[in-house]
Amino acid sequence: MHPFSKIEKKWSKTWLETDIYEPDLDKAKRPFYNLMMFPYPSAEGLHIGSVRTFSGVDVYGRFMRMHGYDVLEPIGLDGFGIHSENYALKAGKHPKEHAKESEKNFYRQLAYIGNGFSWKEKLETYDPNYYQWTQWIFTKMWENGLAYRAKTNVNWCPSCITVLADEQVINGQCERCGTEVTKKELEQWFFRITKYADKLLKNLDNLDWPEHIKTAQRNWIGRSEGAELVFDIKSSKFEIKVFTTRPDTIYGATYMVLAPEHELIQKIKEKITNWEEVEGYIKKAKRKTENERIADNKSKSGVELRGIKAINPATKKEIPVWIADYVLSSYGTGAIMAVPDRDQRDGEFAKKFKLPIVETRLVDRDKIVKQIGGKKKVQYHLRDWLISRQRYWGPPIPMIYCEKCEWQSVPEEDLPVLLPDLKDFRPRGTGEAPLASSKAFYETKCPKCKGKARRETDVSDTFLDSSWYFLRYPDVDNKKAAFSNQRVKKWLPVNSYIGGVEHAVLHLLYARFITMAFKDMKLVDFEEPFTRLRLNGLITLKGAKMSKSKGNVIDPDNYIGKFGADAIRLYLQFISPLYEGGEWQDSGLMGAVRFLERVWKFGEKAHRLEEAKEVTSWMHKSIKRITDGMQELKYNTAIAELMVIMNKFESEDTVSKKDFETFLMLLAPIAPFITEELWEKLGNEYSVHQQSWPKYTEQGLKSDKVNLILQVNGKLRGAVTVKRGLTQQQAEKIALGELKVISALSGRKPRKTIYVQDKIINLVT
Ligand code: ANZ
Ligand code: ZN
Repeated sequence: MHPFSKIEKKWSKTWLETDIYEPDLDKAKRPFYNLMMFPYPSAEGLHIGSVRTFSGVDVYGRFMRMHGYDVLEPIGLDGFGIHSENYALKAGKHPKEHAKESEKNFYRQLAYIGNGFSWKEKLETYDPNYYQWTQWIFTKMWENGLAYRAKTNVNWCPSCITVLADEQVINGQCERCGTEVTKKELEQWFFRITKYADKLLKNLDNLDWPEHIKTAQRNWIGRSEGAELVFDIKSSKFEIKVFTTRPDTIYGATYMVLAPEHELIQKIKEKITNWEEVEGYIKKAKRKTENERIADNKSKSGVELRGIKAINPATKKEIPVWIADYVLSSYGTGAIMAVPDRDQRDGEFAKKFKLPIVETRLVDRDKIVKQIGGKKKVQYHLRDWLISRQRYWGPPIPMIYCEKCEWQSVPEEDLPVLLPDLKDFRPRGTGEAPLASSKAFYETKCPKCKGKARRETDVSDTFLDSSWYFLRYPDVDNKKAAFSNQRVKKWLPVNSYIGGVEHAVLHLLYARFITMAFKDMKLVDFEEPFTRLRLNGLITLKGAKMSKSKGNVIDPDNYIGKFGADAIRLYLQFISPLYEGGEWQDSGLMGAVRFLERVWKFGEKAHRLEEAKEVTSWMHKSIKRITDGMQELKYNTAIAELMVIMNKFESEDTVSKKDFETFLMLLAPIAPFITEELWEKLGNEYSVHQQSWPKYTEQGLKSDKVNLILQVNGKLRGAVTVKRGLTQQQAEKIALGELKVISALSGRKPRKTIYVQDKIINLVT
């Protein structure tokens, strides 16, 4: 095998020393921000799937660099948050200690996969230099009315012992640990993402993103056009507001339903004659997990509020009021008018509880809304982002509570609010965060009146850390601001963003929201952070997603040590286009290894290469295929074409030096080490990665050579490569000079020639 480990060491060092992957952050002429989604380090180290994504992103970066772009390809770690803390808990380590170890290991692994990282811009979310600004962002959100506190029924993960945002509950389960999520009534911090619902939705149309990710975001935001209607409660000052998308069905509204948590229930308690039954139902509903609710919704449960009647504003009829948990407290007004004749859920409920069903006379939507004093309303399913966590490993929320002045944000000059080293960092399960046990931490002074005050002891959600990191990368050393205007103007929005589908409505929605909020605060001058997004596919082993617990993982350390980074890179990209997945096969890797060995052997014979000025004409087609493949992230087709070129080289007696150099340049993004070494061996100037990408010409694509088939009396006697467009006479002359034809004729003279230009010549005797 070629001495890959020596070569890797040599070039890794040289690349670092010569800064070839460090763009001039202030003066770059053609900035290109090439970003992969923020990785979080796990105790298990780098996953082979991540190696594929990272090196796949890097291939693109190198390709763009060779197109004359100043490529910024930063790397860092998203190591704050529940995820890392859970790892630490499992390993029985302090998160800080765990972070230190995994950071070291992660960077060590990332350094050997051959990526052209801009290492000088690296950052970690748990670094106070970074989270100082995460906290600063919180204070900006507060100052701009985008952060608030509210007591609601929130998602609670009994295993992580913390609240979760809606986006972090996937099919009723905790996004982090898979435990079934329950509800808990708590006062929490929220970010007003709903203020941007419309913009988050509209902007999607103009983004170069995969269509299914846009659809996922559209569905999550869930825009509904309808109306808010008011139903009076008979002989009381109270009323019930409902949100409906079908005001035209109001004549069929024969009863109403409130969510069990609806605040009105407590207010009209005195009028309810079956209070015990009602209270029992509410208690039960509150304890249910999301999934239990979904399951129960099929069978339907509910209780009537006896003693209460509402009045349908259109029919003026008295109708019963129920509570049932198929109505959600967090959507619309938390109450509905039920139209059992038109709405399926209402219909099932009415049948079960023998509620009246009437045939519905439809009326004009707009007119009826006006007539009964309602108003048009647009409703979104998107809810505000629950940002506080009752955990330890995160940025303390930079807020202070004073009895007199109420909530105050920590002044900028007092940031960061350092996360203290707590010995007992374990989640409490009481609704209070671990920091609440540290008097030294929470006792403080009010920034306004200087009186005694208490710090917030919750930390912020990990997704806040990762919602702005791309703004910090071009300016990691900035001590005065989160980022400077000038750097952001130069590098953002991100030109190419590649990452996993699991972030469809999490990170990608939060990052868009934060960017929009910044735009309104005049901190940036664009609304969308990622103009071009592509997703990476998933690599499986024996048909299954790799995971350590299942024991089906490919350990990059092991493989790279044995076969070299180039071979792993080449193989991983050969499996399928980057945006598709595929199955890891050792035999496939061996194919990649063999290919690189051939390249190496061929390069060693470089002294036999023939000097030439131009690239041989047949290569133009190959250059085009490889260029197109690279552009579309179909590196597999580019590699296939590189193999075709290699076959051709090996079958020729002489190969021009120019052609082989071109080949090396085309292979360089995928196999950066071996190409750099061979490039040097050929006597070329450092570095192959700073060369201009080979060009093809339209002329070159129309190859001027064709394969002419030779026949004598209709029998195949060989083929020759000839210039395109020969006349019959020219072709005859060439054919008659070919040995195989001469011997087939054995002295006879052709009587007739059948000639199809550029294809076939048949000499008939
Ligand atoms: C009467 C009606 C008649 C409705 C009909 C639908 C069909 P989307 O499209 O998701 O916005 N609804 C309103 N708030 C609700 C809540 N908190 N929990 C459960 N259901 C709720 O759905 C809007 C419709 O869902 C509303 O329109 C309401 O039922 C119901 F033929 O009102 B409709
Ligand atoms: Zn005060």
